[in-house]
Amino acid sequence: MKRRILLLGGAALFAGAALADENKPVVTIDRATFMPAELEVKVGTEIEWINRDSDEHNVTENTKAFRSPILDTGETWRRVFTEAGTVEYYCSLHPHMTGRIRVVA
Ligand SMILES: [Cu+2]
Repeated sequence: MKRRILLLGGAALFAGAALADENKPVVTIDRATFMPAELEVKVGTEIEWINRDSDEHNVTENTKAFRSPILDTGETWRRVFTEAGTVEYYCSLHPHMTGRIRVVA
């Protein structure tokens, strides 16, 4: 695992900004909804959440493996997904808000 992280780091150094841009999906939070609600990314991808709603929200993994701070309007939060698998999350302030990330090798 450690070796894979080192290799990814090296690739990022050589590829530069172009790779980072096309590999940076965004989940927008608006009207108490994560959009897109489901996203498929490759291992090592950084996802950004941005709160475009007038209410505060957060990003909480279903088993609380991670939780973002509370995001006020206009605030963002990012996380890199380093393991393949399906990640289910919700907003702990509004548990009906749910989303899913499918991380593929
Ligand atoms: Cu919320």
